[in-house]
Amino acid sequence: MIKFCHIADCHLGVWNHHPELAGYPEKALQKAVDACIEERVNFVIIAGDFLDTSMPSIETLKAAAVQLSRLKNNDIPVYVVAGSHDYSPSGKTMLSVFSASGLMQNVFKPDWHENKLRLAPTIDKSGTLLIGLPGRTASLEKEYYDNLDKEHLKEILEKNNGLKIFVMHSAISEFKPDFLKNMASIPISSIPGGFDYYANGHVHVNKIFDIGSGKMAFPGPLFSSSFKELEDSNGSFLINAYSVKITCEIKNLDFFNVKKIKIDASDKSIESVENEIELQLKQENFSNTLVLLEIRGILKSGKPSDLNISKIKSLAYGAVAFKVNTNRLETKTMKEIKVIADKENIEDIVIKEHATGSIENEKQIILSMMKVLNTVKKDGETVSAFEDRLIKDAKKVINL
Ligand SMILES: [Mn+2]
Repeated sequence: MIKFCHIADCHLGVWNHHPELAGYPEKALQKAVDACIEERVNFVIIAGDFLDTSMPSIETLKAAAVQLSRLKNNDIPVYVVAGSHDYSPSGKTMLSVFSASGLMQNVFKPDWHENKLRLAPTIDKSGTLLIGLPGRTASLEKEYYDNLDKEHLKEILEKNNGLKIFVMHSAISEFKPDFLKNMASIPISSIPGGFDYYANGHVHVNKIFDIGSGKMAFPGPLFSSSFKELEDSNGSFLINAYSVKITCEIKNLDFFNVKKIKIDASDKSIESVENEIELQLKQENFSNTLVLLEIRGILKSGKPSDLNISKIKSLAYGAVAFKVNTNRLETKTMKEIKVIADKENIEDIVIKEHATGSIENEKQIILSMMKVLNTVKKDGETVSAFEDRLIKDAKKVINL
């Protein structure tokens, strides 16, 4: 029997800006590695988005290296493909550093023959064959799938009698959950056949599908990477076993409970909203709980910034973390910005509605400034050089 662990979307570093949750993705990785060692898996697959950014902090890299080393010391190989988050805009990824140091192996081994993409296999010592394709921003990997040399791939698969795994990081059109229906995706017809298991990621939902005679699994994020995801789960990964067929076991992480509280502020004053929150929070015990407080509606008087957030937060005593969401809290005087379906012209429409002077002139300045503010730090550019460049460009726009 072959046992393997399938992880995806670790997003190490994603919570670094949020002190209370900062260490959890790394803790989740540690838990998964614990399980891999305990269950003596043959190998581990990480199906993309191991890191949250292409330039993670030293602490994040160190935590990742510690866990990968534990696997290496236990003779458990780690097979990866990169996800959209692992790449810098110029296509570089920190995963290459881990690969070069022997802590993981990239199973995306491209070999272009004219316009056809051939993929070389990686054979694990269990006899398992692994072939991978990475994910790119906005499903740019589609061209990989469209140009795959399927005949060549078929020959490789026919030569191997063991377990065959395809490692990928792409949403599948037919398998997308409803709330992601606008996410770029690859149709099933583009996915190469003949594999027993498709180790997928990218879609942050835990789900397993039948595909051909095999299975395609999405393990969900190892640790949820947003408050929205945390409402459903702390995180999860899969431990799978194969003898004649694959059986999947979902391992759910349970660091803490999540409690969502909704307050309807419609037609209420700030004071009465605060009183209502206080009353509700006082009744609860928040130990080992993440509290997500959502205040929404149109206030009778006052504005969202009048809310005493620090006082409210102090009421959730003992909570792991406390998140107050006022995105849907409005005042009567706030100008309503209509949701415009046409994304292409959304800037034009909003500028036209809110510009005060000569529209053409203001529009040019605003659009140029938006372009400047969209600038991305170049690989190797220092923060101060990047800031200097940004300020210089911004000054040009407003003729300073
Ligand atoms: Mn992801």
